[in-house]
Amino acid sequence: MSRILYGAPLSPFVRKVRLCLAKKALDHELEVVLPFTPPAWFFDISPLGRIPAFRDGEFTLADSAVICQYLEDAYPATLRLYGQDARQAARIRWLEKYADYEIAPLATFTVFGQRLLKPAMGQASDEVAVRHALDDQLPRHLDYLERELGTEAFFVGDSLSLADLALACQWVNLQYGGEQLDASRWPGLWQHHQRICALPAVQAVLQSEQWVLQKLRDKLAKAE
Ligand SMILES: N[C@@H](CCC(=O)N[C@@H](CS)C(=O)NCC(=O)O)C(=O)O
Repeated sequence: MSRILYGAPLSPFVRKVRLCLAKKALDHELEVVLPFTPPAWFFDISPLGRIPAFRDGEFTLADSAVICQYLEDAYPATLRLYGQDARQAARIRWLEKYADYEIAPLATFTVFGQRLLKPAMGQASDEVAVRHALDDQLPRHLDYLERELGTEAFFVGDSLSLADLALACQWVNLQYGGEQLDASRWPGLWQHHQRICALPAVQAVLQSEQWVLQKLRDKLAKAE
C-alpha cells in the first residue's frame, strides 16, 4: 500500500485524516503508532513525535491539517473538502485551526485525557481541570461556534468540509470523556454534530474505533 496513515484510532487528529481519506475515497492502510511512546523511526516522519503522520509513496509528512490539505491539493479529482473558492478555503482553515488548537486542549487533552487516558495508564486524573475546562473555558468557544454556524447545515457553504469534520472529531472525544454538547444551550452545534455523525463514512470510522475505546474502558475498570 503506497498510502499509510500512522497513528492511533482514538486521536481526533487521526480520525480527521481517516474521515478525509474516506470522503475522498482514497484507500490507505492504518499503521498503529501510539502517542507519547512512538518508536524511534517515527521521528523521521514526525519530528515532534506526534500522531498522525502520513506516507504517500516516498513522500511523508506530519500534522493532520497539513496532511488533509496535501490530500486536497494532490488529488484534485476527489471530493472537495476545502471549499469552492479562496474565501471559503480560508474560513475552513480557520475553523479547522480553531478545532485543533482551541477546542482540542479542552475537549481532548483535558476531558478525554483526564477522564480516560490518564486513569487507564494508572495515573491520577485531575477532575478540577476537567470542571474548569467544561464550566469556565469551553462555553465561550461553543457560543462563538454556535453563532458562526447560525441556522446552516454546514459551517462553510452548503456542503461538508474539513471545518465540520475537525469539530465533530473533537466532540467525539468529549463524548468518550463522558460529556455531551448541551442541546438546550447550543442547539445548532448539537444538531450539526448529530448530522455529521450520521454520515455513513463517519459511522464506519466511529464503529471501527469502538474496540479500542472498549479496551481503554476495560483497563480503566481494572485500575479502579
Ligand atoms: N496539531 C497536531 C496535533 C497532534 C497531536 O497533538 N497528537 C497527539 C495525540 S491526539 C500526540 O501525538 N501527542 C503526543 C505528544 O504530544 O507527544 C495535528 O493536528 O496533527
